[in-house]
Amino acid sequence: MSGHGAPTIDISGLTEEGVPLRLAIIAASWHTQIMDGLLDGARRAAAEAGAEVTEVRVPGSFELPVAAARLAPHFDAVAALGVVIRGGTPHFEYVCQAATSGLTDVSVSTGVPVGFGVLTCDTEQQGLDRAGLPGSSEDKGHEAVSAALATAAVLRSWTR
Ligand code: DLZ
Repeated sequence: MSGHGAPTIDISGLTEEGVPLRLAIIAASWHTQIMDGLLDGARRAAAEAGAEVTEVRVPGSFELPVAAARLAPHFDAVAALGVVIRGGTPHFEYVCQAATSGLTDVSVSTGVPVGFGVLTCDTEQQGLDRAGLPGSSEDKGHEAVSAALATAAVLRSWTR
C-alpha cells in the first residue's frame, strides 16, 4: 500500500453551520519524534476544520482501542495515533492486529468515525517519511483527522 491515489479532502468548510465538530485525538507515546510529527499534523487538520479538540495520551498503541471505546460516545469523531516499529519478535503483529481490529470495532459499534493514524512500519525511516515532519513525503496525522472529521460531517448531515 502506498500514498499514491490518496484523495484531497477539503475540511475547510466543516463548521460553516457554526457548530464545531467535537474531536478526540488519542495518541500513544512510543517513538517520540515520529509521534510529535503525527500530533502536529493532527492538530493542524483540526484547526483547519475549526474542530473543538480534546487530546488524550495512552502508553502504547495496544491501549488505543480501549481509550477510543470510552471516548467515542462523547465526541463526533476520534483520531487514533500510534507508531509501531517491527522488532525481532512476533510482538509487532499482535500490537498492530489489536490496534487495527480494536479501532475498527469501536468505530462500527459506536457509529463514531475513528481516523486510523497508526503507522505500522518495518523501519524507523518509514515512520519518519510519513510523520508530516520537514522532509516527510506524507502527513498521516493530518490525514487521519481529515478523514474522521469529513466522515463525521457527512454522518451529521444525514442524522440531523
Ligand atoms: C511493547 C511494545 C513494543 C515492543 N513496541 C511498541 C511500538 O513499537 N509501538 C507502540 O505503540 N507500542 C509498543 N509496545 C507497547 C504496547 O503497545 C503496550 O503499551 C504494552 O504491551 C502494554 O500493554
